[in-house]
Amino acid sequence: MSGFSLAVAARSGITAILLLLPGLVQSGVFEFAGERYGVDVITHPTGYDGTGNKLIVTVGIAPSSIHADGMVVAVQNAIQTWNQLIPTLGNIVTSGNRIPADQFDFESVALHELGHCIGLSHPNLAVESGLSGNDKNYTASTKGANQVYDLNPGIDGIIGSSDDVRGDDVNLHWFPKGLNNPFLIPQTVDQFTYSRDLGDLPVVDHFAVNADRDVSHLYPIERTEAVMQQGILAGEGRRTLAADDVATLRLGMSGVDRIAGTADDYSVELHYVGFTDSADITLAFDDKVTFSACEVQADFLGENHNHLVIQTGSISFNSNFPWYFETELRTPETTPAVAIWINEQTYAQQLQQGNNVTMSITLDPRSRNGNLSDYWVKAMTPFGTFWLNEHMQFVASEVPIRAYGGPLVNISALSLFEDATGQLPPGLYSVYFAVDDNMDGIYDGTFKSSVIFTIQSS
Ligand SMILES: [Ca+2]
Ligand SMILES: [Ca+2]
Ligand SMILES: [Ca+2]
Ligand SMILES: [Ca+2]
Repeated sequence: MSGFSLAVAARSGITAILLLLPGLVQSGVFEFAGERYGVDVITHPTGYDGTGNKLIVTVGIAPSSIHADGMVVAVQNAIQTWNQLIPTLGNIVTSGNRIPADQFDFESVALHELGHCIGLSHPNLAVESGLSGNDKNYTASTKGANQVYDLNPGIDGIIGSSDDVRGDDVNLHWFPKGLNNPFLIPQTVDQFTYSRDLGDLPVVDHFAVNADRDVSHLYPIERTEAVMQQGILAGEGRRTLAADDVATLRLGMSGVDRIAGTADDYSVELHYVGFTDSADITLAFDDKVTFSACEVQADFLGENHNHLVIQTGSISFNSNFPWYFETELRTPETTPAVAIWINEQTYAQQLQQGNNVTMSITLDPRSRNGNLSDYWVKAMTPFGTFWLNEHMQFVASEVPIRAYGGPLVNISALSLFEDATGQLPPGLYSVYFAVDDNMDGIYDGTFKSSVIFTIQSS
């Protein structure tokens, strides 16, 4: 994968001493996780004090910034994306968007940098490793005892996948235990469901998988990549989160005890506060960096050196690139809520062959109630791709087949499938429900939702 780098620089202060330790942060899912501060460090957003609450993190645009007015809508959109915290598949969008092929999507890059400013680092080794080319896409790690990165893509030839052979490199990437799949997310995210310990990998796996676009093609998942993956191409939008982005933030939200559902849990809400230099996070085209970067300052959480809290973050962009600034403000009120449910859940599940499986969809058109739309339901399975047709039957097709053309209406629950899985072969299934902002019979997928599940042979 080529593309320009999204660098993260970070510094850490130590509580009560204004001692700044400059230097590039070690890569990892959480900022500061690495050899200097420890591989188990979790970094939290501004305001976390170890007690459960809602963290309000303010975000502003530097008044003196180049493009200050142009940034406003995209920054608000990116804020909303983090606040909604919805995992998606197929989030790399290169057609059907308004981003010119030779321009960089400011909203996508702002989304990535905001992630750094609330504690997330690159899931891949990235430029801070000093590696070049595709080697930067190996899963984040330290160099280990031999002081060099051990890099071997394994039999599949794909960098960042489960068969990579990484020698003594120490994994920094939190993965779902026993699953090692960054494209799915279990209902609970904490130390009981996520691990960095390679002993918690599935027995056949060698290393933690990171949510890289090339890796996504190993699954029946199209064009999906963690927003926190480094690198974006001109003409490309990556404006919605992948499961790994959501999972990592939620792991932090399980608090100091790293157990979900206890008193130290928190939630995060980014608030846009307009043109100001004094927000918790400020954005500016100040040409201080090659492309874009977020610089954060953090303190240890009191005496606890396994947890860091960001104090401030500043995001810099370089104005010497052709940037595309989104002009349409997306708000929750104008965005239809679409969801597809497997066994009444929207998160990934593992089923045993023979278990019952139900599939249903819900739709809340919100302010677009009555707008004409195309409806689409797709299932990608180990035995091919299927689309729901207008007779409510799944038919095999590599090209989109429309389920319905008509107005957006409220669907409180519509069952599409209900059966035992005995007839379904083992493997990974992904199902999608999408509605368009037009009714032309052509697939756009303007508003969509997806869920994946696996069937294991019994
Ligand atoms: Ca591999
Ligand atoms: Ca090594
Ligand atoms: Ca907790
Ligand atoms: Ca359409």
